[in-house]
Amino acid sequence: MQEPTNIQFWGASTMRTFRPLWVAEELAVAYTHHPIGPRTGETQTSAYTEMNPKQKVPYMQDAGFGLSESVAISRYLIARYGSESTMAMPTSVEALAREDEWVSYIYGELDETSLYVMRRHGDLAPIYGEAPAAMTASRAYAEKHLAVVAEHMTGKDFVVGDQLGLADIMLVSCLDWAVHYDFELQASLLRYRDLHRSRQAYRRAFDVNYRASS
Ligand SMILES: N[C@@H](CCC(=O)N[C@@H](CS)C(=O)NCC(=O)O)C(=O)O
Repeated sequence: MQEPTNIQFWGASTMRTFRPLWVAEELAVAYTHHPIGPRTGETQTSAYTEMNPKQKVPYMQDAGFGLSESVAISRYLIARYGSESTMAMPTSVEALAREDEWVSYIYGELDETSLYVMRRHGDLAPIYGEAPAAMTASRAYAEKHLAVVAEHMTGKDFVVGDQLGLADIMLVSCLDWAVHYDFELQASLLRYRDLHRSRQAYRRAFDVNYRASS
């Protein structure tokens, strides 16, 4: 584990920006937060575009190392600043592959192809267009995969192993998003979500992420 230098995060108010903030709080690393929002024009400035040509949040800089993508930033923070006592740090090929399996599944199926599609054609319909069929299909698709996850989480506190890890950051953030979109979670997911939402690090990150929008 290295001592943090000057970590800076850009981005607030979405589930994607929440993830690296939650990890940073779990690891108790200091950071500076720039709470810029998507679609406020703040990701379109030339200064921001020079740092992150994708014009998206979240974005992170750590001593000159710049990184975008909520999964990549979260994984980087854990690898660089985690320790056995803070968050799960899988080391064997199999353990890493298992974590990757769940992170990819949650990000790919719940975040990108379900919830974000609903965001595009729901809240962001003025930009991406109305698409009622896509909204209905995405909801049904999310229900199907939430059922798979609910089965997996029965009797478990963590997605993988016995310690909070990247897959939990992904799942809890997607469950929060799903609840925001009025999905009814099965009992195993309700219990699991409540368990992690009561963590102090979760609460601190939540306050930081949503402070600007409350
Ligand atoms: N795959 C990216 C998605 C990032 C993303 O789409 N962020 C949205 C906010 S949730 C954004 O910056 N949107 C602004 C835009 O598309 O102009 C991640 O997980 O970090």
